Amino acid sequence: MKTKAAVLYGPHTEYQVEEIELDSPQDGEVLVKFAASGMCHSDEHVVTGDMVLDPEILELMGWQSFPMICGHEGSGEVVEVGPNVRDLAVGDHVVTSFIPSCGMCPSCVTGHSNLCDLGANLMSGHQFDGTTRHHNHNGDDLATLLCLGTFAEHSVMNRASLIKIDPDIPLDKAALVACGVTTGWGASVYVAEVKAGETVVVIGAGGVGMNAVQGAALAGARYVIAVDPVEFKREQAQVFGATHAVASIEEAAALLGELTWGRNAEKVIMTTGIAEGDMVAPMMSLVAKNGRAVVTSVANMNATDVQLNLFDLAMQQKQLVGHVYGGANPRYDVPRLLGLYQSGQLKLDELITTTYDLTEINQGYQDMRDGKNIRGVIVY
Ligand code: CXF
Ligand code: ZN
Repeated sequence: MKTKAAVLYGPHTEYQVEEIELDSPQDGEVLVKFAASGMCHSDEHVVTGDMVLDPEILELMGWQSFPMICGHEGSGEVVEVGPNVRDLAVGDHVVTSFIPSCGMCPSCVTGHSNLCDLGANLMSGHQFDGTTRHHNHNGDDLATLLCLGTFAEHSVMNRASLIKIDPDIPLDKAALVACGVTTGWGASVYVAEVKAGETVVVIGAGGVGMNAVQGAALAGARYVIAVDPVEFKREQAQVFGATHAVASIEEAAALLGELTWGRNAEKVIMTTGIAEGDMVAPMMSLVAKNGRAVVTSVANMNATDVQLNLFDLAMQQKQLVGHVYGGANPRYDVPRLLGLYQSGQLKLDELITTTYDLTEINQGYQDMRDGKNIRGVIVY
């Protein structure tokens, strides 16, 4: 079939919105008609080249980065199922899971399906059988980011990358739970393990950070301090439960001195658009004795330098932990978070700053770079 997609032909280029050819779903695969796709900052890491594999590795593995259809925060409706898909049917409402889950590997069976072994395939840009279903007008194969490709009206992906949801939930809101909401909320609730009465600092109040703020507030934190240089984001953070919002880590340090009598924050969560090694020492300086710092942001894949005072880390018994997908089990947590939305305890509507048509995708990402959006969403 023919469909429309935003194709990225290389890093540091604009998306080209064009008609593509999409093959039928094969064994274990599903054809989805997308209703919406969030514009997450992680897609931008492909554009900047921060999340692109080295060409030598790509060649060695027989993988492909470009041309690529990005997008990993999608929601939609099942249009066709391939052979051996028995638990999804035409008409089901689904959201994408940017890490598939097989349900059988050691990670899945121990309750860490965000670390499923199928993740090993994700940078291939291909279906799990090593081939592609997407092709451009020249007949070239198109890779899909994280084996999803939600910046398209339709896509084919493995059943393991889809989560069935309640059809009553508006699909534009549901899309956000595919990545940003689950990642941010899980960063607070599962990874930081925020407890009632704690002080939490969230560095970076974008589409992920805002959900770390609402997760911390829902978990009962006494103070939730959002840090962001953009005034609009600081204002919005208070809508999601921040008790304070400041423009810099220095201001957060001064505020913590007053609020906690110098004890600092039990939990500090980094949710900036990109993680850089020189942010770690300032982040750790906000952490209380026996406290925990959580790295949520995605860094350049090849960056290895970090500044960290190891004496302070050990002597003040601080923890520095990373995670992916909020440490959540997407197949369990996505419906759970949507349930919290239905009962009015989780804000999703307020996360969407602007909606775009697929043809406006480049404008949408420019708005993100300009700090105008908490989340921009493509509505198909
Ligand atoms: C990212 C994690 C790295 C791969 C892309 C998705 N998480 C959230 O955007
Ligand atoms: Zn994302």
